This record gives sequence, structure tokens and C-alpha cells, in this order.
Amino acid sequence: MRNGPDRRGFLKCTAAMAGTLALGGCDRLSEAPWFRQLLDSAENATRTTQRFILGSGPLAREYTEADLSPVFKANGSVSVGDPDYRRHAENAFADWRMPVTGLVERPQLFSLADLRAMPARTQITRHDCVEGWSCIGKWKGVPLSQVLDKVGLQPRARYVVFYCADTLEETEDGTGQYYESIGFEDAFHPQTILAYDMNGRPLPIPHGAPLRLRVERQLGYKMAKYIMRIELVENLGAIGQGRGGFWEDRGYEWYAGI
Ligand SMILES: Nc1nc2c(c(=O)[nH]1)N[C@H]1C(S)=C(S)[C@@H](COP(=O)(O)O)O[C@H]1N2
Ligand SMILES: [Mo]
Repeated sequence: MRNGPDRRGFLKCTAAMAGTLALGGCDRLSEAPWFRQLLDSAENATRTTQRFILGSGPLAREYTEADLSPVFKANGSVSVGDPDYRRHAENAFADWRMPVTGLVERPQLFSLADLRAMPARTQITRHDCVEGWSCIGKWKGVPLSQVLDKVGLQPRARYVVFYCADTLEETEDGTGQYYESIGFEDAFHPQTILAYDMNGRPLPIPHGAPLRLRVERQLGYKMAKYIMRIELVENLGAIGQGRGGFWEDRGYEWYAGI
């Protein structure tokens, strides 16, 4: 354990950090060497303190029921051909289980019932697609931070990767399967949720049933639909074509800040 003065020094530093975060402009924070050093130096501090640093960025604007779009456009994959997925869909995803694996302390399977039994967050937000359209919708789900707390992060974990059921492009090596990844400043952000309801109903298939990511300070392509598996990794190079997501592998930015 660290002694008292060291610990106080660290806490003073986190307070300064929170101020920096509030000013914004820290989108690529987890990439910055000094930030990594700070996290590593905090290895003996509690994860709660780390989460305080990571989860304290600005909130995306939230709207009211009156602002809801009458029709929310569905984009990208709007259905899934995979036979396993279709079997789950016919059964209202009752037997669907989502593994959370990789650099975690306690790998775990989550059913929809498990996720629904956890603390939930509801938010009305605007979804901005890189194509130039926006829609306002209401999302309910479990904060990703809750799931990450359950499985526990190993110190080497740096990214959260979401593997989806849909293949958006047929490729010979299988790299046409949709996937996405985010860093911890978004993973622990309070508005980052695994959504199972949309506009007060179970998430419809065109919008990503049974579970889709909402990461409200980034563009639509980050918000993985049809999530089948979550993995904690140290780097992204060995996944897909190595750039952290289906569209990133095709030239889009990894950090798609709005
Ligand atoms: N699995 C999967 N997730 C995906 C996509 C996709 O094709 N497959 N498209 C992305 C894009 S570009 C957008 S804009 C949003 C669309 O979400 P929506 O269908 O709910 O509007 O999902 C994102 N997540
Ligand atoms: Mo999009």
C-alpha cells in the first residue's frame, strides 16, 4: 500500500484532472502518455477513484418526451442473417447470454434478465449519424460501468470491444463482421449504457435487439447494435483489421466525437 502523503498527492492530482476534464478537449485522454502514467501510478488506489477520474467528462445534452422524433431512422444493418441470432430472436432472446471476457477478474455470462435486474438509466438523446441525419430517442439500459464493476478489470485492460451478430460486408477472412471499441473515459461515462429498451419498448430488431451500446458523445457508428459478446483488451491491433471498429477499418476516426 502507498503511504499517506503519496495518496494525498494522487488525490490532489485527480481533483486537478477533474477540472481539466470539465473544460473538455480531452477526447483522446486515455491515449496520452502522461494520462497512462497517472493511471499506472494509481494502480494501488481504488478503482472507485479511477472511475471518478474516468467518468467525469461533460454530459451530452438530454431532451424531453416532447422532443422525441416521430420516426427514428434505422441505419446500417436492420436485420441479422446469422442462424443463431434468428433462433434467439424467435424466442424473444430468453436464452441469449452475453459473455464478458478478456482482461477481467471474473468472466461472466449475462442474460437479458440479469441486465434488467441491474440499476438502470433512462436518457433522451440525439443520435447523429456521420451521414448527416439526426434523430432523438429515449433509451433505457444498464450503465456499462455497472457491468464492468461486476466482472472487475485487470490492470492491463485499456479498451472495451463489442462484437455484433451482423456481417455488414462479406469478406473471405470474416473481417466484415460489425464490431466496435471504446476507451475507459467513455466506458465509465454515466451516459454510456447497454440499452435494452427504446422509446419505452423492448429494443426492436432494426435498432439492435436484444442489446445495443449508447455512447452519447460520439457519432452513431460507435453505437454497436446486436451485441453478442464484450471483451476487455490491452490493444486493438489483433481484432478485425486492427483499427478498433468496422468503419474505422474502412477509414473512419476511432474517436468519433460530436
Ligand atoms: N451491429 C451494427 N451496429 C451498428 C451499425 C451496423 O450496421 N451494425 N450501424 C451503425 C450506424 S452507422 C448507425 S448511424 C447506428 C444506427 O442505429 P439505428 O439503426 O438505431 O438508427 O448504428 C450503428 N451501429
Ligand atoms: Mo451512422
